[in-house]
Amino acid sequence: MKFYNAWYCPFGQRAWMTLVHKGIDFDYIEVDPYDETESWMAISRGAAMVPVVIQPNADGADTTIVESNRVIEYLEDLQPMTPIFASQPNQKAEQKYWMDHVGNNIVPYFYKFLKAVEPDQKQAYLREKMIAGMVTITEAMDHMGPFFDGAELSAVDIAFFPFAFRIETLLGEYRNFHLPTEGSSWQRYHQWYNAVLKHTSFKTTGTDNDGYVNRLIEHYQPYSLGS
Ligand SMILES: N[C@@H](CCC(=O)N[C@@H](CS)C(=O)NCC(=O)O)C(=O)O
Repeated sequence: MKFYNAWYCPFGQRAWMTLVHKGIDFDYIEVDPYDETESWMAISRGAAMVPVVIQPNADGADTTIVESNRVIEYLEDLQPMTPIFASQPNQKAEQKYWMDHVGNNIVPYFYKFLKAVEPDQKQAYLREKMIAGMVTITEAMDHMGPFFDGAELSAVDIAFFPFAFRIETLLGEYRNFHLPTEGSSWQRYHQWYNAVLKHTSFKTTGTDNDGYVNRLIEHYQPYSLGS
């Protein structure tokens, strides 16, 4: 399988964590997704976005998947061992609900907050919306944990954690933003955060490399300046 990614990309990290977690063999291909060459447009089916995974099939045709959550689902179908989705349809639908919640109620506010240079009402609004999204998903976590669904890593953790990590590192650096630590919801959040942070699937996505956090911070500097 070919995996097209950009090292800094949180959406790509979802696909990468899933590949690692499931022990799928893949060739990692680093690309600049913004460089819309003819070949990249063809590879990415016109999306010009990472992640992209391409799987050759027995009949010689390739299957190309774009969109990180679709990649997670495809990899689960391809390699059902070490499952990251529940087998019961109702539980699986619930997991997809929370994956969508991350995309709708956390991700956009994270980016907008990072780009909001002025410490004004708009910035405060974006920060509060992001926090509200995080509290809502935290309150839906399994009470024992440490992961969202309990003892094992699931697709919800994979969809959320790359953004939780950037909230911690980038907003800490550029917006002096630090999540509360007091109260049962925030304690549960930090229990979850520390468990996924230590999980092999996350540590094997380049984050253990020397200077990873500094390079990430540097990469996102233009965002922090509003561009
Ligand atoms: N909805 C997409 C978003 C992927 C995405 O935005 N990737 C960024 C890099 S982090 C990208 O490739 N941007 C290139 C572009 O917007 O042209 C997904 O979930 O995979």
